[in-house]
Amino acid sequence: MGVVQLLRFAFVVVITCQFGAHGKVRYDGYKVFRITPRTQDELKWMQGVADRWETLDFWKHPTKVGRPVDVMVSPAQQLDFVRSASRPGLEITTWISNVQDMIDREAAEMINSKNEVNAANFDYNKYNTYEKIFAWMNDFSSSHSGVSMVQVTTTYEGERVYGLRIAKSPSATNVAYIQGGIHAREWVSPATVINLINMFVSNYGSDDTVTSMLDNFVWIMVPVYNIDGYKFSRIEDRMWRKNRNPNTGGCAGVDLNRNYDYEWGGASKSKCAQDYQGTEALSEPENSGSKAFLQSFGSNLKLFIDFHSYGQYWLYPWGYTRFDVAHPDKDEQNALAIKVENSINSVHNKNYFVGESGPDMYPATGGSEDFGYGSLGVKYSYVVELRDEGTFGFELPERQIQPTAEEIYAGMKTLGQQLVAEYA
Ligand code: 0X9
Ligand code: ZN
Repeated sequence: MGVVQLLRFAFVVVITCQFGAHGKVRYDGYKVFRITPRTQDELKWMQGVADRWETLDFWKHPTKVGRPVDVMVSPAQQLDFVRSASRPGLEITTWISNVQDMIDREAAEMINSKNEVNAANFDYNKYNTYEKIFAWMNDFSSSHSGVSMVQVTTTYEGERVYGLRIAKSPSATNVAYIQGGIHAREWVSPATVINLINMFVSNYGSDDTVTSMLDNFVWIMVPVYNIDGYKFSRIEDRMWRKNRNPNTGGCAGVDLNRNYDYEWGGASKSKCAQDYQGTEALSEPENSGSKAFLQSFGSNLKLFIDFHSYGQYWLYPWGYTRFDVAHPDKDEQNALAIKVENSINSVHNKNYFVGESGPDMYPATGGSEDFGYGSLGVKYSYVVELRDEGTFGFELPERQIQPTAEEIYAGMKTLGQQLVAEYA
């Protein structure tokens, strides 16, 4: 090894040790407050607070009476925040008293696994680095028949976004699309998609439902959609959400789940906001490229699912408005979501709230579920919030990856049965 290589090696070791899974950005003294509005008035009040404090990080926005609002507040902002959010009767509790402690605990608990990656020793119960996930995708596709890698789009920083394409039958023309990791810090989402891929492929031929799902549809499953953000959330900032567009003059990052082209334009115009919508619809390569890719399937595209965390929701359009705007497929979207939820619930007894994303959660323009339904014309278009309901939030322990995947796998089988019955 030459001197330059040696120095480079030493540098990499130092960087890896220093910043490893802990991140450079620190959250010492940051608190997450939990506020549960008990009346319509309190809910309106909290919505007003969220509108006024646009650049605060609401881990969970105000949705409905009785459902908690989680908001992370820096030490410098805490007094002001509590003062301006307070009103008689409203209870403000501290859920996380020091976010950095939680990050450190998570890093310490993360299971160490071997460096060499192939499908045989890949650890499905871990939050893996993107490099490991990529190596796994390569290996998994080359070691399973009918599985290949397909490029879906490109990221701002030039990474190719790949999905695994599972095509067991040459005659299948219908396509089912699933993506994870659009929001960087929601680590259980990529982990769930990876586990689903493995469960689908390894149960093909032995489980009748999975076999017919894979025989009748081409499945395209993208574990990490926002690669730049995911990497950044591992190395630099555990709480990163957006992509890594530097946004000339201001904070970095566009919220990819506000940048799709259906009813784009009502989310934040502030570059520092967590829901910054970008300069125009599809301004981000992640969004524009994946639209072109998905459009190429035309009416063969029959399913669009975007996995997030946390909160346990299974939601259908419309998401852009808080009003219940009629659309012809709502009853079917709702009926299928309820069946899916029953299957999820039967595995580990976890409830997922089923509803229409805008009215039942909160309005968000340029979101994925509206893109799937409104722009791509896919009837079964869902946005899903995985575990948990607010015990660990984004920092769901790795021991919960498997049960999450198991319940979602059961839900997906119910969904798959419907797809086969309706379209095959
Ligand atoms: O706000 C989002 O993008 C999603 N929640 S998250 O906490 N994972 O960021 C939810 C989007 C669902 N759609 C609407 N509420 N309209
Ligand atoms: Zn999300």
